[in-house]
Amino acid sequence: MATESSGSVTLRNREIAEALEEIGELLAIEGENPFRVRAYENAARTLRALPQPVAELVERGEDLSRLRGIGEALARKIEELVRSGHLEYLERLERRVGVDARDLLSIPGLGPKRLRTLRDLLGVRTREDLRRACEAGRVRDLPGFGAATERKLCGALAEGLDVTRRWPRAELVPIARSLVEHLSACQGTHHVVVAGSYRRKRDTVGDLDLLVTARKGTAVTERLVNYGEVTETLSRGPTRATVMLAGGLLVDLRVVKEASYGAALAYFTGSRAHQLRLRRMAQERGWKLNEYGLFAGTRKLAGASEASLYKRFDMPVIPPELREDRGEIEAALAGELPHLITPSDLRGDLHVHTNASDGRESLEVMVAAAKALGREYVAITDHTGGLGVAHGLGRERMRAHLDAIEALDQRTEGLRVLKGAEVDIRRDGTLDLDEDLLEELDVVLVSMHSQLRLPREEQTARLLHALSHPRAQILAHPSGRLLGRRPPMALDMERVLDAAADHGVALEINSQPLRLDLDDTWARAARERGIPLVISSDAHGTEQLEGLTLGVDQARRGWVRAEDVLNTRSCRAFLARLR
Ligand code: DGT
Ligand code: CA
Ligand code: CA
Ligand code: ZN
Repeated sequence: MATESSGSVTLRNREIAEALEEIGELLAIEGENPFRVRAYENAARTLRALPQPVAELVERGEDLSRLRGIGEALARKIEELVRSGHLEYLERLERRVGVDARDLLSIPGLGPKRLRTLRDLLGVRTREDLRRACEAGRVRDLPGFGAATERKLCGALAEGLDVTRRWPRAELVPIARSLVEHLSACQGTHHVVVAGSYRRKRDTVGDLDLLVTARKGTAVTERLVNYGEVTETLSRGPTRATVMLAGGLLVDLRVVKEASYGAALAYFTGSRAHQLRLRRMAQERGWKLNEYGLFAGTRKLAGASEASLYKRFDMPVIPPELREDRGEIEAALAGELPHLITPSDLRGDLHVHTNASDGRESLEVMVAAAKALGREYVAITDHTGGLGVAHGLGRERMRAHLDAIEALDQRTEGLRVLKGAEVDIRRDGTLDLDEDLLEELDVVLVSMHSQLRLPREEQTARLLHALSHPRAQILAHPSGRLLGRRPPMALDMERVLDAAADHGVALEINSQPLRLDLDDTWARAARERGIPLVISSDAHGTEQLEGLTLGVDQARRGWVRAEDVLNTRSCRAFLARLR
């Protein structure tokens, strides 16, 4: 049975494997004998697949050179790494080769040989050097490159802003579903679920953690390895496997027996911090909690279901979205877990674009689609004139657009169509729409789309000025972040919340997969201060109208209840509550 420490030390195996892989990469850049390079790769693979911490073997004085692919010299290096955390040889090699190999070689289209050419002929040592060389057009003429390669590298560099790769969760939903389907078709499986941060609905996910219950694991791990998208099998044993999919996503699989399902689900859902708290509570009672169950000595107290587990601690099942050790355990013990909002609580959508600005569909089509989804009201909120890129509406076109919205509302049964606009906040904090039009709107969103890199003081002042306008009702996508592409604006969020509270401005949780803005922690801060929230789709096409569920996921992570969100109310009650 796995003990508590084995999990954390497995990481050490991975770290050591990474060091060995780096040696292999550096040697390859130096044009070393491919067999020497391969030896490091093989040793790294052995370590990644090792079921027990290599540190333990070293501690017990075992001979590492008995492991597959590890010779005398390599065994010595691993021991050095385990004991000191450093490897003199690697550090010397890094200095000699002088390029950021781990990072650069992660760029698609760049191998050791090309990297050596780039270094020797253009002095490229970092990702930034490479970007500059590509942009200056100096890469295409190098031997073994060419214009197409240069273009490809340029593209890869533009996408790769997020170096420590995390994936927007929404992008993984189809892959996760397909994997679950693939494994469910394997004979003898019962539960097939995605656990980890994916189940906790985090906005970004580091890897996918699959949990399967089955009598025998080997057929399941075999089936995963044979999944069409797998490019590499990093480790594989009778009850676990780790594979890499095309594109670089890692998938961890664990297979357990049905009787351990609840305990394993809780364990692999995490978060680590939440699980640690539960394990400590178990210890205080003289019990032991691991992925197989909750035990008093050898007697099993719980483990088949999450409910049985939490019940033993006198708690209801804590929703996965809350399992971050941010007070959820105390709340559960006190019987004060929030009753979280669900998608069906939402009655209106307050942020929708049409092809009058940068949406893809006509006003009529968007409204019909919203109605088909059962919305009771929808605010049409196209961009205002200053926003050239988004084809924003100047005064005359806005006038005509509002008339068209009103006319459509008259014609439409069973759905209120509200006159809205997404009013751009100018550089000086003023609103990009004439006062008379602002007066006429049912719903005024304000938001920032340009000059997102102003210094914190200036940016905050700009936003506060906008919120002080009496017609500013809802602040849309408050931080301006785009996951993996653009960091949040530098803003004093505490002061932004103060202003929203003072003026009665509602804050939006935007459901676009890369926005999810407010994020979970700010949504919670806003909710705790009684600031009204709205959850909106920001749809630019009909299919995005359903995206509200992503905003709801984020809201749930922020402890948000239905009563905290204005668009859970009837249209009339919503309008009455708006500033
Ligand atoms: P991620 O993948 O970075 O978005 O975050 P998680 O939470 O999915 O983390 P991950 O994939 O490393 O592990 C999934 C869950 O499995 C984690 O939430 C708790 C559990 N787990 C994994 N490794 C360990 C470990 O070494 N110790 C403990 N206590 N739990 C672990
Ligand atoms: Ca994970
Ligand atoms: Ca994982
Ligand atoms: Zn918008």
